[in-house]
Amino acid sequence: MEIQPKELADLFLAGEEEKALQLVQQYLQQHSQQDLYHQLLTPAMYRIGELWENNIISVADEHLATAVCDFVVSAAELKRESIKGIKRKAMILGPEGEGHYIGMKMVSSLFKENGWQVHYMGPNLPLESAIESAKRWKPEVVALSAALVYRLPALQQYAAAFRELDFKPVILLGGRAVSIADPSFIREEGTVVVKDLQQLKDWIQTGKEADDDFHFSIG
Ligand code: B12
Repeated sequence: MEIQPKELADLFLAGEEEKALQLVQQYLQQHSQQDLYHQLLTPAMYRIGELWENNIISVADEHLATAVCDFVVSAAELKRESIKGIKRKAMILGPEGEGHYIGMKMVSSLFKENGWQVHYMGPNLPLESAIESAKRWKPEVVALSAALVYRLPALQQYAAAFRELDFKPVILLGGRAVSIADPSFIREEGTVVVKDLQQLKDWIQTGKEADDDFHFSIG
């Protein structure tokens, strides 16, 4: 039987790195990396969030689960063959104060899987530094991520600053906070709101913004 998010979440909580990796590698024999992220790892981590919110697990349990998930995401990336040729450039980061980065790593991986060159800058990057780096590297896309709703104003502030750059990168806004926000409040000219990895893949491949809703199920 195919592995379910709940089973994987249990392995994360038990710190079972090797077992989790083994099951993920089996899953990848039949599925894409995007399926792994969207159908399995994201719901597993959302389940960890629910258990944490309801005081069923401790902060230490959540940290251990995150560390195992992080390891699995990185290990799954190593499997990918590199694509040759001229690569378009994407820079991925979270604004100052943002602490969540597993989603951003998945976004980076999806860009790379589609042949892009990626600068994954991680979370909590000060605006001035982010802009200075973008001016040097001139990415075509800047992808910004926020997990907490109260981070949305910072995301908008960053987006506005990147829109001012003369090489006009496309700004993608994503993350848990974006997926639950009303898009009309955050959408601006030159900014694309992306609610999940399927929409991101569609955007990478067609350049079109989706307008459907976002949904995860926890198995
Ligand atoms: C692990 C975790 C942490 C870890 C993060 C470690 C790390 N290295 O990332 C730590 C312990 C640091 C942490 C801290 C906090 N957290 Co936290 N955290 C989580 C948890 C359990 C999992 C996060 C995760 O990895 N999710 C899995 C990833 C894959 O999902 P994702 O981020 O949504 O990304 C997906 C999409 O959104 C999308 N995506 C993401 N970014 C982007 C960007 C672009 C451009 C695109 C296109 C797509 C995209 O792609 C991903 C793939 O599906 C969540 C639960 C949850 N529902 O997510 C809570 C959660 C997000 N945290 C929460 C809270 C409250 C906090 C704290 C405020 C707690 C505190 N009091 O200190 C702090 C804030 C820290 C900060 N400064 O930001 C709440 C937020 C609730 C709310 N009201 O908004 C949650 C929902 C838990 C809960 N249920 O209460 N957290």
